[in-house]
Amino acid sequence: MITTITLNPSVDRSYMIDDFEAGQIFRTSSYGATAGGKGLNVTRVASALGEKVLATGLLGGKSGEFIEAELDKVEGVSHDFVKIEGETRSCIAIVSAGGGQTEILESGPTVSERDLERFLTHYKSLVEKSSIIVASGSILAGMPKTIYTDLIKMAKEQNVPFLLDTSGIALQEGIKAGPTLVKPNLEELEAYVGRKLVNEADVVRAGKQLAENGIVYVVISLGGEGSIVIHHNNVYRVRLPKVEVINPVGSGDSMVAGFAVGLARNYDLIQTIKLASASGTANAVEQSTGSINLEKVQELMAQIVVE
Ligand code: TA6
Repeated sequence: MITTITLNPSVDRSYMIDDFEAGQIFRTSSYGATAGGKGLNVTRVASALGEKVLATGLLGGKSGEFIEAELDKVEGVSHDFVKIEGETRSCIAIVSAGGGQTEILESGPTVSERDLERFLTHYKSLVEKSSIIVASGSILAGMPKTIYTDLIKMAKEQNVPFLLDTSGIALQEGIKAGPTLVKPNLEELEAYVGRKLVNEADVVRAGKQLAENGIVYVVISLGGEGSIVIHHNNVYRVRLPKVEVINPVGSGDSMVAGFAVGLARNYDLIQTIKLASASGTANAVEQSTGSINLEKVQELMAQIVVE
């Protein structure tokens, strides 16, 4: 079973406003709220691809109750979150014409030492039950910046593959523990190496630098431009078909879900890359954040080019 970890879940609110501009007043008739945060987008997409998923993390308040109620509706998803005193956050995505997006991400509540300890005890009990662990998203105030490092070490002790998709200091620290896979976007990779990456050869060099931490798969996501995947000494340039983008939010998370499913099913790497890339693209053509249509994924897989 795939276990997803969302340390900082979110009620994701999306607003479709074609001509959005800061400083004006807009009314929108097309909006939605989903159980979000990166790990919960991964959860929904991995279960839509047909895998059993257990979602865990930390939830609090009315927002936490909304998220659990939403997860109860998803086929193939079970959830077992630690309840905390704070209120789980909301994140806003304003999607304009052509799929442009403006995101406002709340920082989320501060976790108490007691609640953090409860989560770590809970996590330890889940590791051996997991075939693969996927941890995605930012961390809560009150958590050590090394939280992902600690979680990865506990998974590696039990030989459970650990996929990590986060940013900033949490990513820099998590990388040191050598997760099985990381998926930085270009901005996160530039922040990691501390320099602007001016061409694809430079991106590959930076990705290989990242892989030196014992990371088996380094996936550098490039939005509509596809991705670069580094696996040992092999470098793959992945190109996507052109699609009409409706809401790209959650496409990186959908890609991570595809990798988790491909690895859980022991697909070969090319097949896994195609499933991941098709899942990310399939999310972008849906209005709802972190959702895919399975037939669309299969149709898109045939159009993914891996060099
Ligand atoms: O990747 C999209 C998304 O899940 C948004 O829906 C929003 O929840 C955001 O990421 C949260 O990102 P963060 O890095 O704060 O966990």
